[in-house]
Amino acid sequence: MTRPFERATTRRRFVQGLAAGGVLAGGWLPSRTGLAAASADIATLRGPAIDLVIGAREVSFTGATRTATLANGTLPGPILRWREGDDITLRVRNELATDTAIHWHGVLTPSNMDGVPGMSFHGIAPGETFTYRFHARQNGTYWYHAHADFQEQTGLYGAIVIEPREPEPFRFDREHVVLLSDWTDRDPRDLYLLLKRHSDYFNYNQRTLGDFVRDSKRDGFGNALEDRFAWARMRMTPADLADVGGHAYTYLVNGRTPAGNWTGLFAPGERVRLRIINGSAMTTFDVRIPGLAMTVVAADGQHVRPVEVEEFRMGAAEVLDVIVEPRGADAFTVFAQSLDRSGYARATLAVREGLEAAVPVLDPPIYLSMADMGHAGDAMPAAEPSATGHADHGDATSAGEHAAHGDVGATTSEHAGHESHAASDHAAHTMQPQTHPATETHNPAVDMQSSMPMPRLADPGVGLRDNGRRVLAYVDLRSAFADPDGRAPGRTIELHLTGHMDRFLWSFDGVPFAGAEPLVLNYGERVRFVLANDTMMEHPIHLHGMWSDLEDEHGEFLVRKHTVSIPPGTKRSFRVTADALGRWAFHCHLLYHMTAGMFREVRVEEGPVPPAEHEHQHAHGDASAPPAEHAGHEHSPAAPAAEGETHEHGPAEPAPEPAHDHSQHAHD
Ligand SMILES: [Cu+2]
Repeated sequence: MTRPFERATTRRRFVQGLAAGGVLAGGWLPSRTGLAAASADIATLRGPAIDLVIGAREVSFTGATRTATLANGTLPGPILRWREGDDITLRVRNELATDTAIHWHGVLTPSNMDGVPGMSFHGIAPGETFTYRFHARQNGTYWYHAHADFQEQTGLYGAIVIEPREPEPFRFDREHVVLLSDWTDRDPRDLYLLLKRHSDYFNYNQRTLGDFVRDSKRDGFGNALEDRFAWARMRMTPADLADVGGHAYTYLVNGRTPAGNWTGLFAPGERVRLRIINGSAMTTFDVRIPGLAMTVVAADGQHVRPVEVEEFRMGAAEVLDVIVEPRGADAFTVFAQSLDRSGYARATLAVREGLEAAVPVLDPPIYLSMADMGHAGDAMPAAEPSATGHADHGDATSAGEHAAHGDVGATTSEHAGHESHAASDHAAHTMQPQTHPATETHNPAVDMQSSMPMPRLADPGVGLRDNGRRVLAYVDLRSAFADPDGRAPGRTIELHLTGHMDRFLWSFDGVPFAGAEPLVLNYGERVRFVLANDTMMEHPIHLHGMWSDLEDEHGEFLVRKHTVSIPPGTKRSFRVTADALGRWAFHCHLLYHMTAGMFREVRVEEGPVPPAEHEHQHAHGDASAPPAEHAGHEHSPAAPAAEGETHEHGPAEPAPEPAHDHSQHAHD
């Protein structure tokens, strides 16, 4: 296979980019945007009335000139700064030659203001101005991005900061937005087609015969051989952690390449709030600032109980606010390496411009074990103590004797086609092999199933275990407020994240968006979503319009999020209060996975509300955990649809304005 990016010279330039990379001068955008050049300083637009102009401009991050899709001529677009309680008006004018659409990620809006073409509205045609209006009923750090074609990949994204009405439960002297993203010189459409032809095209970490010999020496010939056969059976390589990496991407912080080194200033002794947003299209980042502890104070915009860590993993679209207190040096490096260890984004916190600190070397490439993918019969990853020492959460206990893994086609589901009621079957199924929806069986779009996925909420993640640093795990994230709903879910919807690596097919339950019916929620109901990962990839799953209240394996509320990351081999659950009428997108936030079909419509309709059940107080240590239930699968079309374009959404009618505006409880 020819790999045009393999040459070392271009390799280095791709990873580090140009020091002066950014938007080129002389673009055609109206001068009233006031932008001479460069992504040097991203403007902040304050106040409830904001105009955005979406247009194409030339940029260069690696020496090659390419066309980007930008808001107001910068990459990223301006920081939008509102006040909680304001009525927001955003006039978005489209100066592209094609339709566009902006989604306000994590911001609760009526469904017709959510910015998803075919679901919320028609999209914004060339030359058209669309006015978004909604009430800012929350505070915190969020972001906006294109929800049209591949425009998010070509630069259409930016940060949103909503200032709180009430004082926050922590103090800071200064703040910076740190927006991580991934830039590619390739046309994203070509990149996508390339992935469909050769899904491992960008995967450079494949193991070799030499590795096998080394494994044999270490583990014995038989074990190494067995492992190889297991991999071969699944047609996968142990390094399939990211579809696209540093060979196609230059990673950016606030639009600056690693060589361009975006710098945020501090004065010694200050408490600095960093609003860290993973605004990438396809990248999971592991973030740290060598020499500084980071106190996480908010996750996905919502306050959490402060927890001090040295590193964390962020899936695409996830957001963390941290407080740092830089001291003892004039400069610190913000280092965000991609999960596949092919490159990094880099910035500097410094007492003045022009300083820099040492940049760490990339960690070694990561190889998933069979256990990392939810297959028993191999050493399970150890339950490493998370940042706060919750090593006892038991999600990674030995699965010992259980059968290796279910070959696709051999597993039939006895549980498909009916819904279970959450409270009724809390029998201890913990160590039962996972069942799968019937639509996965004999499905050529599904190449793998996990036999024993676990929540693993205390696991910092593959490649971060035991690295000598305090690494955040989901179990460390605790909302600063109690469960905002309090009701036990009335029912469970279990969905499996499915795919076929070779064909680059991605779906829920083996059924891509084009062939799937909407998931219908009754207005007002509380429902539990269980997501089981039957792939080798980590998928950050985002439900529009409503919060995802992550719970632990005992059904205890952990943290309110808008995007929940589901690593390989895991099964995690969150609760949703269906308090927002209309049509909503529900999808993997990896752009090319979404495009390939890992996407569903969720429809919240007026209808009979199932009787609320009393909250179950599970005793700690109860073996029955919500994600371990044999939840039924919601009805899906029996036949997997042929792969097709997922953006040809059904009816183009805009969703009606919701009749009710039951505010999401503001609990902060
Ligand atoms: Cu995905």
